[in-house]
Amino acid sequence: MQFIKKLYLCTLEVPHCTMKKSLIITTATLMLAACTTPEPYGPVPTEAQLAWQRMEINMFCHFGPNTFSGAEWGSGQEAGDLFAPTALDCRQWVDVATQAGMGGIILTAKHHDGFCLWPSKQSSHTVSDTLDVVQAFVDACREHGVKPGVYISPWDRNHPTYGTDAYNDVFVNTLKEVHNNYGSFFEQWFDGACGEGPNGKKQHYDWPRFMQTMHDLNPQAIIFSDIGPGCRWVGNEEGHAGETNWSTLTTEGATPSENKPNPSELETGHQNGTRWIPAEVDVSIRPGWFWHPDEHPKTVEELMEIYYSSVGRNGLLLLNVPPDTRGRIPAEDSAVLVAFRQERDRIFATDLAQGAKAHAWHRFGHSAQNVLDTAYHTYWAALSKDPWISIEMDSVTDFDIIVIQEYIPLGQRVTSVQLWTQAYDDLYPYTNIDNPLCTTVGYKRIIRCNDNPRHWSAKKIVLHFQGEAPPVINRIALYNTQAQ
Ligand code: FUL
Repeated sequence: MQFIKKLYLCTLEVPHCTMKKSLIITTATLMLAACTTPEPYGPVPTEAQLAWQRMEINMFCHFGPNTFSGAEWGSGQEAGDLFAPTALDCRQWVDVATQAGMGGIILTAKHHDGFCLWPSKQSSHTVSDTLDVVQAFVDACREHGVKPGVYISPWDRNHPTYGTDAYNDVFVNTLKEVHNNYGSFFEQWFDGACGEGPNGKKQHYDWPRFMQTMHDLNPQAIIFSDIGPGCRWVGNEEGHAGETNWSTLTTEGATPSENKPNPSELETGHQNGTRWIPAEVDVSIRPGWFWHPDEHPKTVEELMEIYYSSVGRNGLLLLNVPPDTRGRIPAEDSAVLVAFRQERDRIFATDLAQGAKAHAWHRFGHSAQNVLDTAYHTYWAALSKDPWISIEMDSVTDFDIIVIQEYIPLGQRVTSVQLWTQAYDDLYPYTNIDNPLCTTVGYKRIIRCNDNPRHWSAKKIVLHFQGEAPPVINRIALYNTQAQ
């Protein structure tokens, strides 16, 4: 702005130069048009949703009577003293989560069997006053700066009122009890499962009331359900979001139990959806959600695949790590989690685009070079819906991963990305690579090379974006998984 003003004033001082003057005025007008911060496009995340998405990986802990019975869905008829951890240690869960790079843990405070891991006044099927697991869990989390979250299943196979209107009151009181008595939770998980079968009890959940209660209790909490509103189920329990994954979803007329989008829609979200409801990818490190003695955790390679298809496809990964009958995370699970963290740290240690030069047409103040810095709130704001950006390294560089991040506080815009590479210098032609590289980008897209050999080699790359609105990109980074 200062520059335009100076230019303009200086021209005015030149007599008989009206041509030049009007040219400068036109240029200044054009530049002013490009000067503004881009308008948000479509729905955008709340601050809490943005903070949640930036957590990237959280831990899920399924723990309860099933840990002891071997069931996945308890009947609700289990004896209360079945749940008897021999060496409960929630600090150890927090320690494992921290070492694995997870900033939040969600505990199944009540699963479908209805057993409450706190001494609830709303049920007789609970832990004793002396074994308040929820209290031990929140204390351990808060001592170590990890955010606690809570899963409270609406489906309850134990409660005598289940299947009647009175249960909705019980459930609302249960929410109030947990959220009033145990401090603030970053996420409330509403499970969508209800396996009563055709002749089973039918509960008409009062979802508007449950949601309103949560909003009143803790407006900052991210509310998970099949359809949000804070974040949505990703439509599968295998650990992947759709190749195309919009953080927007249209949910008018739907509830978490009725008229909801089908699982394949939840995998991809809705392009032009009316609400910001990003995907949470919940998957277990073991075959079951609960600990069973004859099951074992996934390998680091399997967890990396899950990481690429969840966090790398604009999702948040909620990885379930179930404590055993001692109430501790088994050593084999913690070992693989630490190795998973180390592998991510190794691969993403050196961004090969650091020190490169980025060029593109951009809005004033939001230049292409911003994609190379690590600050979250700086970005390249493109001028058109199908812009190009070039990134030129000092020398020919081998890489096999491209990470792209859209600046989602201004909405999700990108619909496709193509890659062109140029070897050596400008005398070499560009090669169009394996295109399109991806469709949606969103918060984070990790693109891996599928070519043979499995790496790209270039001094300069050009990414050609297409978007519903001019893309706003805050990060582009290049990595080489084979680097030592
Ligand atoms: C499902 C439940 O039925 C499973 O037991 C588990 O809690 C999983 C996370 O969600 O809907």
